[in-house]
Amino acid sequence: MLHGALIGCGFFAINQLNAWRDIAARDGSADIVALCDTNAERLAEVAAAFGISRTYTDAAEMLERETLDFVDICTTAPSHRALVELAASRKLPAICQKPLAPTIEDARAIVDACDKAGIPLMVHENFRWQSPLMAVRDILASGRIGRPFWGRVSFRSAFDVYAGQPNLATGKRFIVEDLGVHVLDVARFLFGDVLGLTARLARVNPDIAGEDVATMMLAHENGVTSVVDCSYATRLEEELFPQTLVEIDASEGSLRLSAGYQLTLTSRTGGVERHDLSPPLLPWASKPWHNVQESVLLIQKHWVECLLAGTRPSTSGDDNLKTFALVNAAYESAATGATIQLRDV
Ligand code: NAD
Ligand code: 89V
Repeated sequence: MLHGALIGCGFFAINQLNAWRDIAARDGSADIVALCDTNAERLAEVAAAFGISRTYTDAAEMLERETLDFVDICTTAPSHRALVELAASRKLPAICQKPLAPTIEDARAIVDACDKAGIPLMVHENFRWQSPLMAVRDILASGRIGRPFWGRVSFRSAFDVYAGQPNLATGKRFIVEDLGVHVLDVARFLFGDVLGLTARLARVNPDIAGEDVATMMLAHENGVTSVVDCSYATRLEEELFPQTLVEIDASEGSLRLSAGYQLTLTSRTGGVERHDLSPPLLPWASKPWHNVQESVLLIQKHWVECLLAGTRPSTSGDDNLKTFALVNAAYESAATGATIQLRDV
């Protein structure tokens, strides 16, 4: 069994701890043996809820005292660099939550530190691990709808994310950095790397500091043009949070992943196939978060498999730098009105 420690016992860590407990119960391949949070009260509450007795308010002390196989960092972005560098200094493989860092310079420093230490780094970029989105990618890879030439990856909602994550209301950058990073990653996952990006951003909600609407157009290396759009200012008849919808037009047909995880495949000759891709509701999950919660379990299982096999995680640091570059490009494009050409990161 791999022994891990989790740093940052806040809002989202509960999902990660539930998924670790699930993995330990399913096959015993990994478990969390120690917890760290600078907030002693929160630390005690979460430790009691998960029955983890080894707790620390200082990450360096925890890494000094515990014998670990990996560390799972679930703090917010400003602390990621120092915490990953701490893990790297002890040659301890690390998972780090998205967004990897507040700036691309810090994100590169994180990836460099892990490369120099020779340790695996996985960014907890879980959206591409949602089972409906993996099914879409499998259909594309199978060639069933031919060669894609256009796509849309869309996340539009009026869900009150600020209630659970109040820090999201205060940053100068909001939706592209926090949510767009996931949706842009899904676009890369489906259509591959990007040559150029054009973006327009808006703030509709007057009570937050950053932008809550983003529309981005991506020119992919393989010739696909995609639109990636995100909004937390969109009131719909049916609230779809946190569903990501996908539209793909291709040479032999089209694909639509619509509300309620409903997939429609239409062939060039007009044949229509429908599939229900609803994700399972895991025992510890709750709607509407269950698709995200399933993806947390799947990405953590992937990490364990990679660590045991010595293989590179799908969302390695290097891979995630390419998604991070799209986030940066979106802000730059919106500020300048220009299309940003993506260079090597
Ligand atoms: P949060 O503020 O609720 O929790 C962060 C916790 O980290 C707090 O309890 C804080 O006391 C602790 N902390 C901060 N610095 C620390 C340090 N140096 N050492 C130890 N503990 C420290 O934040 P959150 O909403 O849980 O978000 C955490 C991360 O998860 C963010 O990067 C966020 O973007 C990400 N997130 C990801 C998803 C997803 O689907 N992948 C969803 C929600 C949040
Ligand atoms: O991923 C996140 O950080 C979350 C959510 C899934 C709600 O966008 O803010």
